[in-house]
Amino acid sequence: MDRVTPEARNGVFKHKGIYFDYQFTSPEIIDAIEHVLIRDSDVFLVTYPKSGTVWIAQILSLIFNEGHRNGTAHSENGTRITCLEFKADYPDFNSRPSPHPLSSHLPYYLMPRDLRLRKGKIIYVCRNPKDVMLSSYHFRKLIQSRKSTNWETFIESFMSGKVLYGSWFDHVRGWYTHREDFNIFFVTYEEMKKDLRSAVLKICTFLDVNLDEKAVDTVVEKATFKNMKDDPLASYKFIPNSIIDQSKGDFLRKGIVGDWKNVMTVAQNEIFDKVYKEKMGDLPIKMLWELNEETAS
Ligand code: PPS
Repeated sequence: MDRVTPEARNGVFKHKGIYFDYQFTSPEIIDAIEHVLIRDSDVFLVTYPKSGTVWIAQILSLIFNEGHRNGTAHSENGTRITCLEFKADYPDFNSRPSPHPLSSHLPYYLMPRDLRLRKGKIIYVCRNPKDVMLSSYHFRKLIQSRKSTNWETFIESFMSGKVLYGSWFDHVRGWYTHREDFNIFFVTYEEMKKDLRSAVLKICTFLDVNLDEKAVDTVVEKATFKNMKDDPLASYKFIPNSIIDQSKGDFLRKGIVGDWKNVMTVAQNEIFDKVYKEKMGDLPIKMLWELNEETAS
């Protein structure tokens, strides 16, 4: 294993090219994931961190449990959707219920091998990296195990991939360019903000789930930013203070597209655009960098 001394001191380890936090996972767990057996009914939610994981987790949970009328109305998000690589969530995978959606932030090459046989279904959520970077910066301040850093330094770390789960550019590029290997549906945070109902319907179609109009309305209503923020079971308020200090800020912080414009300087933005063009310019991914929030979900 490739451990990096300064990071290891900060509770972080590097394994197979990616940085992880010891608090949440271990090299043994990451290695075991490759061998997890996948069933056709498995559903995975894959994201680079801060791309809308909790949002889609809420939507999947509502879809599979028909608006929570199925005995899960009182369990929180993290129990309804289990994270593949988290220590606390690491179950006996082979006896897990099905369908039971699982989430993951892993790059494509660390996922269970069976998925490459196009077994199971993957929903991959992509968010514009400037907002991801800002959201990650704020979130880092809440994580008890991480040292705080300033915005300027964080931008450099983010752009060079020296952050948990590695480079955003590599993550999105890897999943996108290997999409034919998997049974995968791509959706963006921004299109969900633009038209949540259409996104929910597309997800239902991909999952082969037939919901009536009223059930779709329930999913959409319970997945708006405001309603999730007001619901302690959906807003991650249950995470213990020993892990996240929520007195310093909320997990559901702003939930908008284009917040980066309030923080990045012109010079920082120009450098970011240059790097983005170099690393992603050849891909046909259309990134939405801003949105009129009055028309958003
Ligand atoms: S994590 O830690 O990786 O699981 O975080 P993740 O859930 O991927 O991302 C957190 C950001 O998603 C925003 N969010 C939402 N936006 C819009 N609508 C809804 N319903 C919603 N739920 C979560 C959350 O606010 C974080 O973004 P920022 O920009 O920090 O507000």
